[in-house]
Amino acid sequence: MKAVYSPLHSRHDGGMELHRGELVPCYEMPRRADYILAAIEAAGLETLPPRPFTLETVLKVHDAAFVTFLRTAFDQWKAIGKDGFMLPSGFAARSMRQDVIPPGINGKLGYYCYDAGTPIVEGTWDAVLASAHCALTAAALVADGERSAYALCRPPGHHAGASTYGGYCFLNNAAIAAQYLRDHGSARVVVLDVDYHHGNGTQDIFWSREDVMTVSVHGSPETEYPFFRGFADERGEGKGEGFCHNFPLPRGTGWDEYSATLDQALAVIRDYAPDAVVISLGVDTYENDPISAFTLGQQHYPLIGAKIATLGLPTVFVQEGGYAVADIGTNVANVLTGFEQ
Ligand code: Q9C
Ligand code: ZN
Repeated sequence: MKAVYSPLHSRHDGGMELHRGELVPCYEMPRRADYILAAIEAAGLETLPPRPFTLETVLKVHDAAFVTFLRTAFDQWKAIGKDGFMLPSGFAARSMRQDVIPPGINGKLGYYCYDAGTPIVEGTWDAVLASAHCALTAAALVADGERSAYALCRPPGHHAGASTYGGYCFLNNAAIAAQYLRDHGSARVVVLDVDYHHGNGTQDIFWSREDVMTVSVHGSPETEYPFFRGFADERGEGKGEGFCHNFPLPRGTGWDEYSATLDQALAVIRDYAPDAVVISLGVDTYENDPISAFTLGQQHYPLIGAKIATLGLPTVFVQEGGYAVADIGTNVANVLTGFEQ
């Protein structure tokens, strides 16, 4: 399997997140990608740089004003004399107006962002765009006939909605890959999200669409981030009704229950009979993950890959979460080699 990687990911660094009442360095750090790169190279994957792309596909899944905000946010921050990292000071929650886009940068942050854990720094846009280009390149490889490809995306993407960001995510790399596949020969695409957290951004983007099904297996939002999405009764709307499937699982879930649930998710995908699948590949389901609470061991990741391979579909793997830095590379490489066997 070919892998797509850009060193520009390291430009997104130095931000702090509000985590359980404390401002701490982001768990989503550049070293994550260094470990993954080392492990996939050791596993024999050939690594390519991303190809150049226009914003065409990005703008099919994201609002144009939102993309402009992401591109220019740090410049606006500097223009008011600030530096370092950007976090919002207030959110457009229930009692607030939803129809006003604040003209100032502090207001805009609260309009587009939905948590205090996703800082923007000077290099964030460069990394975000390179990350999206990694996903697009992997999608292009598969659209051109490869059985599978892996995008080493950093920052991750699955929490980014059409016009919202959070959960360490800015542009939705998996959604962008799925849209690219739709535009290059696949009539139906599934995004299967196996990150520990619900893929709320991907669900938001395809909520009213029947041509891209979203399926997510994750820690229950009753106790886990993003808290307000990812319940089993969320099924899509309008033309998209019935094309969204959520499988929330409790804290402490281990391999037996996880693998049975993944089998159910795969059965839903088989029924839909897609032409291609995008995997939102988080390995924060790992027992030693510092912010998650499933108990999967290293030995289970090849089995996840092998299960995904039973779909027999063209497959684009897109990197999402995983914060047990020392083992993240091994776990990712194990999924990919398990898929290839
Ligand atoms: N510390 C992914 O795995 N933490 N995102 C929120 C702030 C959010 C995880 C609380 C965890 C997001 C891609
Ligand atoms: Zn996650």
